[in-house]
Amino acid sequence: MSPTITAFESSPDRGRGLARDMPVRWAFEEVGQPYDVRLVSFAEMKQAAHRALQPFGQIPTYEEGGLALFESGAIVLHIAETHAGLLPGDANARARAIAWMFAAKSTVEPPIVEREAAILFERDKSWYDERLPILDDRVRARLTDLSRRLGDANWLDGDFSAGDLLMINALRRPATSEILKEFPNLAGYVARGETRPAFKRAYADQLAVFTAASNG
Ligand SMILES: N[C@@H](CCC(=O)N[C@@H](CS)C(=O)NCC(=O)O)C(=O)O
Repeated sequence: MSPTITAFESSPDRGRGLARDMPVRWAFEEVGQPYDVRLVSFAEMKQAAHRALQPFGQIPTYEEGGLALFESGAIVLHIAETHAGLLPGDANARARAIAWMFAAKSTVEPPIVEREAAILFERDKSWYDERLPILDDRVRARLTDLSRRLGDANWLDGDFSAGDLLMINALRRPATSEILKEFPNLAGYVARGETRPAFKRAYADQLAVFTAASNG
């Protein structure tokens, strides 16, 4: 039986692949694992049945057999550990790829999400104009270090891995797009990820959900 994930019934990103079902879809596509999607409304996400799967009332979730998981990073790690293609075979290289997964989720993504939240929700605050450059610089600091490490390599550590998948996913957030232009090697890195056939299939599938919801 295929695993089932949850995704927004109607995504606020209008099908741009920014919701966190996207990295999970992408990981499934990279390893060739078919999956089912259960669409949930905002109201359903906050109900007890969904919170039993996702304590914070969010998407995505993952269910397969007796296993229920939440947190996109944990789900991608599970997919990568149970299928070939997203983590290297060599034990040390595998540990390093997992370190990049954590770096994406806990070092790079947080300042990007914080800046995004300020742009979306704090524009009307008296301190917004003063705070935004501070948030810009926090993102810039992370991207400076990441850019230096990536150099002219295609991927962060050898072959494409789940670490790249989560890192590219973090860098794709629109709050980064202006700052990303200052780092051509990172912009190229994101573009390389987006041209992978697995990314394109995942993107098309989440866009189809938005398109169907808009036409319905
Ligand atoms: N750390 C979580 C974040 C999940 C998350 O933020 N989900 C968003 C969609 S991208 C959501 O469900 N937002 C609705 C809400 O929080 O009410 C993960 O990576 O899975």
